[in-house]
Amino acid sequence: MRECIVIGRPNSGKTLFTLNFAKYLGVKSIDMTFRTYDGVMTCRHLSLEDAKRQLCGIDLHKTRSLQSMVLNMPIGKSTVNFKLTDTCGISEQIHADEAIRKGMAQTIGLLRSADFILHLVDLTNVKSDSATQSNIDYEFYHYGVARNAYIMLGNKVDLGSAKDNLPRLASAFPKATVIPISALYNQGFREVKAYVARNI
Ligand SMILES: Nc1nc2c(ncn2[C@@H]2O[C@H](COP(=O)(O)OP(=O)(O)OP(=O)(O)O)[C@@H](O)[C@H]2O)c(=O)[nH]1
Ligand SMILES: [Mg+2]
Repeated sequence: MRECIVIGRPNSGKTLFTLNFAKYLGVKSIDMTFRTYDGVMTCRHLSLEDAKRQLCGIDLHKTRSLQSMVLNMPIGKSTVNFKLTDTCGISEQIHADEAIRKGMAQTIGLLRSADFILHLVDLTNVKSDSATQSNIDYEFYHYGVARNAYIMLGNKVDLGSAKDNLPRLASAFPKATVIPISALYNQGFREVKAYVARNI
């Protein structure tokens, strides 16, 4: 089964996107598989509302391990199953918490084997050094473009300051396909779905 991975900085909206995109594809409740760095797997069945309440949040590094769902995508006359995996956010600093460092390493490990990469960027937080090599978003971009199975999602477009940052994002990452989305309000999901369908 092909796997799509959702990556980005902490708090960029990865978990909310994953859950609302699953809902957009017709999921009524969530069967989530959690995979920790040391190989422990657990499964939980959650309503979408409970999943959002428990798994999303404003605190940095709410997600600390891989969280996967198997979803269906109608393609032509058939339906294709694929795995959508939310990850521990990555930042430039070496984090003081060992669990978070291991979570980040787990994200990077999966990145190499994932079939399609969805890179979320918080549009309210586009920095002037976005295109420099010291920026983790640049690292993701560079890797993703080289893999040729990658899109960048400019998230939180519903927020005031976000729209003004879209041109900045597109010019900082000129080789990326950038789709403005709102993980909160499902904006841009039709386009994301089309890209996912082409890559699973
Ligand atoms: N307004 C708005 N808020 C959003 C959007 N996407 C996410 N958020 C909010 O941003 C915060 C972080 O969202 P999460 O989905 O938990 O972010 P994450 O990238 O999974 O964060 P970590 O797990 O900590 O790495 C939450 O308070 C969300 O409600 C969006 O499109 N619009
Ligand atoms: Mg998260």
